[in-house]
Amino acid sequence: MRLFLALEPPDELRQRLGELAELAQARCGGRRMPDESLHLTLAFLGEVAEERAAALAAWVGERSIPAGEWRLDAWGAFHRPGIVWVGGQTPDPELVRLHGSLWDGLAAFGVNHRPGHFVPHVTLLRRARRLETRSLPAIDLAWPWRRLSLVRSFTENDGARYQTLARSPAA
Ligand code: 2AM
Repeated sequence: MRLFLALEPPDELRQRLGELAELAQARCGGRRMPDESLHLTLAFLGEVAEERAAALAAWVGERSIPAGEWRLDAWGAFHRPGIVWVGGQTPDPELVRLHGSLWDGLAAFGVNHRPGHFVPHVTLLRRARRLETRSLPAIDLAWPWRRLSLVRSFTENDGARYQTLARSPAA
């Protein structure tokens, strides 16, 4: 099964991000991520065997992470898949630290494909036709985070669907 570790936004922020996705779609086209799918990926694990997934779920269920607050104050785009995202003007140091410590822990599960570069972002649109984000309104949102989620991704005809398999204890 395809898994990733993520932070899930608090409800109010999720709604606000959904409104931004709507607005971005009106300008840039593409497919808008449904509100319930909005997240920040900390580690994409790829295909994981079922027994290993159960061990990972237990690991996440017991692992507290330090609490933090991510400031979302920038729009961005990745060219190839036509992704329009929101994130920080610079990578948040606490998230970069968390990303590093998670990948250190994942080595024990044989997951070793740590990316060289981490750009914390929340994907709002996929396959956008226009990647011009300069005309989008300025944003300044706070994402208080304190729990990690292990999420399974299913591919369906109209895009990916996500299911949370485990959450860490609240910090
Ligand atoms: P994206 O939003 O930038 O596409 C589930 O697919 C999550 O894992 C998404 O947040 C996606 O990031 C990320 N993801 C999917 N495939 C990936 C890959 N090969 N490397 C890194 N992240 C990936």
